[in-house]
Amino acid sequence: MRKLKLNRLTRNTAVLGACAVLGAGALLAVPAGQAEGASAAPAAPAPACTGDSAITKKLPGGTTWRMCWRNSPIAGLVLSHITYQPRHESKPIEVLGSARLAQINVPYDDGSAEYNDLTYYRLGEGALPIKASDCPGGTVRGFRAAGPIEGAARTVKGLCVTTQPRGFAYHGDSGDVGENPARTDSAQGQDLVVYALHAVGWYHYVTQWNFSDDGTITAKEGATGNLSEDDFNAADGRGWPVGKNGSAKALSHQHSVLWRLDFKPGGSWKTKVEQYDTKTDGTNPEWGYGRLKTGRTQLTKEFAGDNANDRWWRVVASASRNKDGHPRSWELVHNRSDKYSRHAWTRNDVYVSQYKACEEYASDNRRVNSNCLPNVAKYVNGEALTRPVVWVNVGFHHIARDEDQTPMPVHWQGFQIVPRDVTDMSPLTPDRLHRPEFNGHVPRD
Ligand SMILES: [Cu+2]
Repeated sequence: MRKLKLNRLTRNTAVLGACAVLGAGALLAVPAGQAEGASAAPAAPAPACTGDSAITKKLPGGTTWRMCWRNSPIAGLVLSHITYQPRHESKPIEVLGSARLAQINVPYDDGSAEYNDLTYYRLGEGALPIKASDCPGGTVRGFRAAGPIEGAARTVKGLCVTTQPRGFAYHGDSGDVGENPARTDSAQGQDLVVYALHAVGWYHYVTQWNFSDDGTITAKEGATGNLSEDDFNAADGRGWPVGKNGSAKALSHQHSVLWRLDFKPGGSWKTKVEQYDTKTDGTNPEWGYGRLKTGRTQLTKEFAGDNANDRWWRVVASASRNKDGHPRSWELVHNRSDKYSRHAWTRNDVYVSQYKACEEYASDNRRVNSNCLPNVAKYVNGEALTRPVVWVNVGFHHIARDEDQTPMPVHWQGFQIVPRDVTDMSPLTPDRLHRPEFNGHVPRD
């Protein structure tokens, strides 16, 4: 037990040592022009990335995704200039100016430790190589990274760019919409998948983004590796017995993963954020069934929001419409989450703040930006939203199982961004059905 504690101290000392040695230099490891916020300056021309920094993929359904990527010493995988071009669009549609992790916070249930894996452990410096066999059908790209922690700069072949099947894209009978003779249409969907691997202590994190042929973006963080050796000391009833007769007890802990999304829909940073809630609305007097009504709330000021039954949010473009004349928007699909309620910056599911360059991390921000506010709960302080930045918090309370050894099976947490009125019809609609007579009305005989 004592050795375990010492190991934890050793780990911490190593990190503190690195910080002391690198000091301000460590912060300069992110060139000023490449700091996460800097690329988001409204006046900056779109810096096109080229060569290995660019990802372009046309999926079998005809959708092309384009983006730039890099490995940040702190944030790990950073994607920027993300555009979506489905088959019937003549130009790429910008979606996100930048998308990346904003923090991984890991507090232990006995209050003995709490880690900020981005700002303190410098996630990006823990980049791990990815074997070709772990990037099936794709290519592994290299990048320069310092570390881990105290190590010298090295080249890591650590970004996988590949495609994966996602199952049914659709299945339908065209007779329903009046095509004669009717046909059965079906297709299997595909994703462009981009991921990197980073180690923090004994944990290995998979930072993954899926870009689907239907315009959906899925962000997910996987945690694998091994339960930290410090974990096997939960004698105080704040863990779960693992191993023979439960002699070792794995200490329970929380993984709060926060992402930072800087939307640039249709090429403009100016966006609106809306919240929708569906509520019961009495009974239909004629038929006797229950009625529901959906209401919209325009979020004009910075806010921290929580999931609720029948609630969702969307980011709406200010000056970009689809061919039906509807403003383009992207809906946040936030799935189940265990929030860590002890921190104001992990207590809510979604935070929306007015853009500020120095507001880079969801917590522990002052380690990187000493003259800025410390965390996302403080960023949300009542300012008007003209240039919103969306912070998504997804928590997972990890109560270990026997099956978590060894290596620990990946546990995932994440969310999705789903297009709403970005195109006039499904981007995957077969060409013969992509016609005015099948858009917006169904012929009746
Ligand atoms: Cu865990």
